Amino acid sequence: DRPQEPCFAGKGDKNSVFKVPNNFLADRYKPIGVTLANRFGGEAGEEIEIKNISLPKLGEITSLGRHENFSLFIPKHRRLAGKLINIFLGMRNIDDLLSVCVYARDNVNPYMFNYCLSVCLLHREDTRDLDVPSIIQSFPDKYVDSSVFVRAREETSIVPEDSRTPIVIPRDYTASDLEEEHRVAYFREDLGINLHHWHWHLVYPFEGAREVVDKNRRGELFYYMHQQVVARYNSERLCNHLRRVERLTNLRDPIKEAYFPKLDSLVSSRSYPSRVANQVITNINRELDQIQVDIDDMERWRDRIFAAIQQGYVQSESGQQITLTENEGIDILGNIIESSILSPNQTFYGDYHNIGHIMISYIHDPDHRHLESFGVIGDSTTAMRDPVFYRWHAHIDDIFQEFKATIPSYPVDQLTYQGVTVTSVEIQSQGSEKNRLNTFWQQSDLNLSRGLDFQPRGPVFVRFTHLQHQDFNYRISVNNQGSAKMGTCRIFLAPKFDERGNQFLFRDQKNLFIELDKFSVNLTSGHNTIIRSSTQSSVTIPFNRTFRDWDSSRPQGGDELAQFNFCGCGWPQHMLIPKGTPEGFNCQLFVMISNYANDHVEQDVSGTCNDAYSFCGLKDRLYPDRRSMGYPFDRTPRAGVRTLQEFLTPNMRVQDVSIHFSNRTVRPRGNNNNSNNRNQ
Ligand code: CUO
Repeated sequence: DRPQEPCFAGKGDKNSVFKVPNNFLADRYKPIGVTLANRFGGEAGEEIEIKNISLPKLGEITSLGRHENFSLFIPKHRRLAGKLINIFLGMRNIDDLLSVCVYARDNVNPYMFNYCLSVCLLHREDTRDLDVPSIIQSFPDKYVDSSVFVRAREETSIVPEDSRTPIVIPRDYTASDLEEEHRVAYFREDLGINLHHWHWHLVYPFEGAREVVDKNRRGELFYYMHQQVVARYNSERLCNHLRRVERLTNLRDPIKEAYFPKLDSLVSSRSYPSRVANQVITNINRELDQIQVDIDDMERWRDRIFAAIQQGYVQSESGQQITLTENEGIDILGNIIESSILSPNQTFYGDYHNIGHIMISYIHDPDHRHLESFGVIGDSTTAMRDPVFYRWHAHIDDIFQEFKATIPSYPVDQLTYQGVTVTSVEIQSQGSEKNRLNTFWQQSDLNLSRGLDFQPRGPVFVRFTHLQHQDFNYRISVNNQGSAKMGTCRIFLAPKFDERGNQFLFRDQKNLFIELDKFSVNLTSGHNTIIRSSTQSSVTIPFNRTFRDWDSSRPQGGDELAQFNFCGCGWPQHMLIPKGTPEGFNCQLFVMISNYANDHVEQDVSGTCNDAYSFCGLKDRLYPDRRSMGYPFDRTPRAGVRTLQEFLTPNMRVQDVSIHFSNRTVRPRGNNNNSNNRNQ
């Protein structure tokens, strides 16, 4: 019952079948090729002829079995993936690419195939108008509770299409409230958040052909996107009366957080391993994965990275000193710490963050004696479900903050915008008093039939519950004493009080500010009012893009689809705002208008998707903000600044707001409410 959707089939509703040359088939199927052709050909709505080309040698690529799990964090796996991507990218035209894909689909590990093909489609000029299916459509088993598939099988084999009911995934299924950490499971296990993370790593791979990896400021974006994830997680924790996440600084300490993912791989028919409380990391030596690494190695890499930060430069492979400058240093460090092939010295600084994922993910079977695969944190597709992910990334972020603490603070003149004063800021939620945000639960339906191989086919919907907020507007008043000019409006939000109920000091609060939006504004001389909708956020993408839910607005191809593919990257709109509390969670909304002349990047962005550029950049363009990512909160405060108020210059303003959570569940949108027969 492994996912069998042909790689280029449209929506799965045409029953497309490939006519495949017999020599393309895996050895197991070669003797029965004709029988198979007769069997599947009879059901075909459309037959696609596959050109018989001379096939490339897959060689080592097939050494990862078809029923094993695949992770980019495992060096061997990423090396194999790099080879397959290069084969795909090297095909001269679409027909040849299709042939080699069909061949590879039947011969290589399906997860690796899906990843490599997705990278290829994103990066080849001539595949810009092909639809990259969301991984949740191909491999729903990486996202939803395994019990769903048993129920789906029952539903599809017994119930006629028009009488099927959505399979409801309960909000709480991985743990009970006995486990404190479970209070934020709705965030960790959110499908949209995990899809964003998968997509981000798809757009910013850390290994492979240099032209694929070497994207503008990718090391800095690795730092910033993950910094924001940790900041967001901390806000959620405070909303749920949990303390901020504790950094995993010592790999030798027991990990107190347990996690039982309840995911089963449909490809390997194995469960993702669980971790009980207080397990301890040990040295890894797994022959199968060709990975042998000691905690000592990790500690040496870490110490060298800290030493480089303190001395202000890193050492390249050839022994040169590369200065970690105020602006570009963070990008170099990002590539070193992650690490990516852009690291100037992987031999010396190692592969710190990636191997951290690996060591934690093999905690239950470090030498493979139990023949177990990695836990969820071992794969970017599933990593964000695990509480320890945030502990690891809080530690990684701390290293970046250590660097930021070594560079000069922003002096006042790098923060002000001459003549521009923000005079008021307000949040408007319809039907609510001002400066109030409202959150609640929402149910949504998703058709997962594409990733299932049960007969007979037809839609299988799952109904899941996620956090949602009421759309709102920002209303910002700005006084411009000079002539008409442009500015960049930057909007952030942070909790106002710490775990003890004391107001945050700026030093701590600055790392908790989550970006909500960033956009350019035209200021006329005199008074200006800016109205901006929460749905326009530069951080998020709408629900149907997150899930590639084509039902409402399927892009038609060409440029529109190319953008759409890239734009699968983006924080899910439904998670823009932290959950809040029933009594109202106190936050501070920060708005700044910065000097456009110092922010703006001169480039043609026409036809470029810019939905979620804050976390994802722009496809094939420069990152569209010249400032350091996280500006103005990325550096330590200038001397004398203790509080947020003291940090402010006239072009900034802070407004107290509160987030009110209502424990009600809104039924799914669309026509799937009672009839359950949402057809294509
Ligand atoms: Cu995204 Cu550690 O980088 O998961």
